[in-house]
Amino acid sequence: MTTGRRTLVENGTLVSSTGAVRTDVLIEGETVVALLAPGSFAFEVDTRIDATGCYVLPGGVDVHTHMEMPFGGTEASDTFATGTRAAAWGGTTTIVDFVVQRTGEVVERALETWHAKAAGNSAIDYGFHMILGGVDDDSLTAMDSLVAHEGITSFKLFMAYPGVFYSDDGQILRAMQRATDNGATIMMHAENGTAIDVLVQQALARGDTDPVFHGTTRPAALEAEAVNRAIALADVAGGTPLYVVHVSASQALERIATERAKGANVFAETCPQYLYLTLEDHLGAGGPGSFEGAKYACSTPLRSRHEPHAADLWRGLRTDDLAVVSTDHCPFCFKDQKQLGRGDFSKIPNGMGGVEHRMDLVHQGVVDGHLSLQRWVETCSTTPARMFGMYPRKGTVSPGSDADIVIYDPAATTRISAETHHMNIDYSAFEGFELTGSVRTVLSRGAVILDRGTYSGSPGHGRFVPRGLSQYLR
Ligand code: DUC
Ligand code: ZN
Ligand code: ZN
Repeated sequence: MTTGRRTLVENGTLVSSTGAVRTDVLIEGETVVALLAPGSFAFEVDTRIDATGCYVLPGGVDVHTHMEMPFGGTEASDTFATGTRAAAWGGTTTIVDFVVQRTGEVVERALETWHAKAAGNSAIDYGFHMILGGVDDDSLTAMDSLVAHEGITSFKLFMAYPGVFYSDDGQILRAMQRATDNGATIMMHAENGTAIDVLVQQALARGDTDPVFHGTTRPAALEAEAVNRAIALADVAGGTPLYVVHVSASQALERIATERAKGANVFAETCPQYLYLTLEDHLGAGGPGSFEGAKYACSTPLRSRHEPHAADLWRGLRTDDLAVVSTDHCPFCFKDQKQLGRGDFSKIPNGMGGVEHRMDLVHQGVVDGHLSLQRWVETCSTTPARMFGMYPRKGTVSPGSDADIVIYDPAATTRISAETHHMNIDYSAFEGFELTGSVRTVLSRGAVILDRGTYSGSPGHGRFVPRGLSQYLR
């Protein structure tokens, strides 16, 4: 039975993955208990939240973050404390972060390390995926126990980064076979890493050391090739659920769409950076000799503005060939971390921060006519929750679901700047963006943690969410 303080969110428009309807939402304690016709609740409540003129939506679910991840000779600059607080400011109430297991490391120990990082520090609820940096008999056995006992049902493999996280095709096939048996989803960083390494060495030998060459040495064809191979391996492994992370290239999307048209359990995400930023304007910022572009070095890389990647990705989001928008939040400060790659682009720590601005940036896609309002909620909240086994606890405002709710003012504006953001990073990849729409109030499990620019969340409020198997399979 649900007990606790009663909160009524009234006079707002409830936006779900199926539409927008004027609805009042009754919360008891941490849980939504009823959806009501506007003005129809005649009993006492402890708190009334007036959402007049605003959307009421399920809190954002960002299924791709890297808090305090050791990577590229340094560590991602947001901790669970700073990164989840920033997420809350931006209307995200659940993240799924990546535990890192490296070759030879015991998977269960890696998991303990991540629990220790997050417990008592996270402002919002969180789950974990497991990066398998070393596929061997032990880590394959551990997959079964993580699925059965630890609420971890998705495993990320890398076709990139030889010598770091890279798995060869045989290792990938073995992990996929295991996932076919235990029901897990395989998440794939799809880039042909050994071919990329050749192009990188050739570029450096030519003296092409600027950040822009990070992009040109990771061509779209090598993303598409890897997607193609991952699809083939998942098929050979018996139809393993495959989720391709951070899709950036039209050619990769095309392969995914073709396979989906056949009915395969192939899914994919993209991230706001691929929808808004480009190789020329951002990775190439400042022209020859400039290091400014290091701010935008991430993998997969930003793509050329002269090709239709961004338009194709928006279309993919409309057609569900791209099911999810995540951030791949992996922040490194410009001053003391990105500098590792000055004079050698291959040493720039790969990643950028974005956990705070995903909801606003995708809402701008609604304003600009790329997406419907319901598709915004679907790609940023409902589908990520379903894809990774958290629905209906997360991703929906329904009786029985956690009262993770965002009240969003579509008429307000958001100006993105490093001077005002809450992420622990000294620049913003989206500096100066003026967006229509703004997060007004955020509830996490019934508690107001943000209201009209005042943050009242606390580290340790967030709880671990054990996840079930994907609920998005066909
Ligand atoms: N891939 C990710 O998904 N995150 C950070 C770096 C990378 O290559
Ligand atoms: Zn990746
Ligand atoms: Zn990532």
